[in-house]
Amino acid sequence: MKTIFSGIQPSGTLTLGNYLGALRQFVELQDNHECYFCIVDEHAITVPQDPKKLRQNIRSLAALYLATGIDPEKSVLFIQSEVPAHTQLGWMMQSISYVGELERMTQFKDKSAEKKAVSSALLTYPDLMVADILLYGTDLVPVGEDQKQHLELTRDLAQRFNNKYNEIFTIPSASIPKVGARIMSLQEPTKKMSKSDENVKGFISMLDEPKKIEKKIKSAVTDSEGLVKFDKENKPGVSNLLTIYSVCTGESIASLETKYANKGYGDFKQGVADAVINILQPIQEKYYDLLESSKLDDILDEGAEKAAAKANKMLAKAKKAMGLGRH
Ligand code: ATP
Ligand code: LTN
Repeated sequence: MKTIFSGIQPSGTLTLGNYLGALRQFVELQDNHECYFCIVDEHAITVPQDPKKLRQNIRSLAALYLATGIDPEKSVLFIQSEVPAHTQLGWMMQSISYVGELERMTQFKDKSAEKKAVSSALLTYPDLMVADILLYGTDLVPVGEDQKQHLELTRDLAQRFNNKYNEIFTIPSASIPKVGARIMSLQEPTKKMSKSDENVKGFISMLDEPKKIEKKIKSAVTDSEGLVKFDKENKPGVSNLLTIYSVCTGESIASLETKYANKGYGDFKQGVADAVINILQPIQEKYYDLLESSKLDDILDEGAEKAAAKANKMLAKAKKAMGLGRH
């Protein structure tokens, strides 16, 4: 059975982009893979976080994972900072990565642009991500398209370590969905939908109420052509809505184009809104039940225990290969 690992940062409420690009795949994969899903709180502190808010976001993310269908009987769900092997191997990875290659990461460039102060952890963020993945002997990493470059680095560092010390790491591959890997902002459809966007009209939160979802989709930026057609270059807004519609319903983009051939954007946007609400509403109902339950803590305790048992074995091998400690 192949091993899957993926992580999501508790840096705010998840967006429809996180769901369509990542979470949705996780649920499908857990039936026939050994799965580890992580709340990467140590990644979140690479940019400033309010401690109280961070605690709330961690719990909220755990409840969202479960509400979308992550089943603790099938998958291991845990919090990164509760398994110390992650930062330990992350440090070791810093010793084999180069400052130059870290500076070339587009996520680092984007997140450090125009900032007065940038933490050193933001630069070494990928080393920790590499450790997350390699600790579990991961074969496949389901992520959105924006993480492709980090996955390339993971493969490079795994190979570099194996060549330099000992062949202990599996070389993982990214698993990126064919449709929905890059959901765009509703207001600036050439920019990725992001939960940290200052303009809240640009993203749909997984916890937005149906009325709010409808309002945001109706005010999504399109064009003046009035034609429902997929053309990423010339019609980025309409193409983004078509992608969302198609992934939420399973209907192909071609069939949606035919369906709305003689209709205006008003009808089309209503269709998109209904499709999104249909997907998110049942998740929201489960989410609010889970958030209050003590079951959530039991699941996370058990998850940390199972994850640590696996991760510590790989950490011991890596320490031995590098000559750290005595055992
Ligand atoms: P932020 O937007 O706050 O910088 P993020 O949403 O990019 O953070 P994570 O929460 O860690 O970062 O992302 C979790 C997963 O969601 C990753 O696999 C990422 O590739 C995916 N993802 C994020 N945004 C999108 C998007 N707009 N479309 C598709 N997938 C996305
Ligand atoms: N860098 C990712 C989050 C992340 C991750 C991981 C994803 C941290 N560790 C391990 C997959 C596997 C992001 O910003 N979305």
